[in-house]
Amino acid sequence: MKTSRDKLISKTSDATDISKPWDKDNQAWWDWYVGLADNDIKKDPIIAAEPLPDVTIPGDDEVLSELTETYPLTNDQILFFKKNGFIKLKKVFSPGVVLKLRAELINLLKKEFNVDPDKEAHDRFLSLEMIWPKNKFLRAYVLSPRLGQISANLLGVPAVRLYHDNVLAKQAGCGRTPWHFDDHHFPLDTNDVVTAWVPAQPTPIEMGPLSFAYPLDVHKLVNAVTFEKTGTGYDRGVSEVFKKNSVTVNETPFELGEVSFHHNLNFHTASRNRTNRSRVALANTYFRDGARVISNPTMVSGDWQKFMPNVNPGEVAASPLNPICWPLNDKKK
Ligand SMILES: O=C(O)CCC(=O)C(=O)O
Repeated sequence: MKTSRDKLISKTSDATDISKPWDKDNQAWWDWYVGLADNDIKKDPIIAAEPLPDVTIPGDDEVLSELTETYPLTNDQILFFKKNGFIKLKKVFSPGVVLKLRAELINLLKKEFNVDPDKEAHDRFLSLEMIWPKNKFLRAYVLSPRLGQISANLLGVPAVRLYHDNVLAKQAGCGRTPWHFDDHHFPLDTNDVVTAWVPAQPTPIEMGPLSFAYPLDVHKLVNAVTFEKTGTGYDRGVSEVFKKNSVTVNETPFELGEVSFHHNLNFHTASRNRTNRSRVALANTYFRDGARVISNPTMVSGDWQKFMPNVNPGEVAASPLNPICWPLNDKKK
């Protein structure tokens, strides 16, 4: 139910006017965005996460070779993705390759935010973007031919480019990620856009794994829910419509090495992290080669110019920061 305050807000044009570009930094964008989630007032207690598995951490060459190998998909998997707008694939990476990534992501987060995301809980959703241009190790994961190939095959397109990388840490106690689809965020003129969400630890339900509403076209049910840039009305509105229509949601744990891929029209959310470990993930977005920037990006597109420098609205999105990730022989373009 909308409160009278929300009703008042949604009537004012400023609360729903998202036409202005985002004028703060990426972290400020995430702080704002998770603030739009409708969280229970009563919070379950924080529980201790299982210790991270004790696995051998591979050397850099081994990591590189794994990131380069292809991951053949079955027709059924491609059809599942087309119908439902998401798929979760097990064993995309080996446990050691994921835990090596986690250690690097934690170091990066520590440097940037001056907190150990696993030790000091600040209930925050931390984010770092565009790390790959300045970090050789992360670049291998972000431009990974394996992730590029899976993305291109799921979309059914010959070639994909990188939109951006996104290091995400949902700290202990941090609340829900609001319901959304990414079409809101990516100012691209194509729907051939997919995000590979690589959780960097086993992610049980209590940690708030990324969860997907399906089939893909459930987004049409919520077309009429107006996005509000303050308050939790949009998130609540989407939840209510989904419940009323008995929309199915896949909220299942991720085992180590499992990766999800979601289409930009797939509605997704994530529950509160009620463990004492940060839920760290690397989310890379890839899009069909040849796509253009839409003519009017909005504030929900966040820092998009940082991801495609010197590309203007209407132009082909192919800056040096949008390299081809698949196929391999086009990677130098
Ligand atoms: O990690 C999350 O909770 C949200 C991530 C997300 O929405 C995305 O990567 O598209």
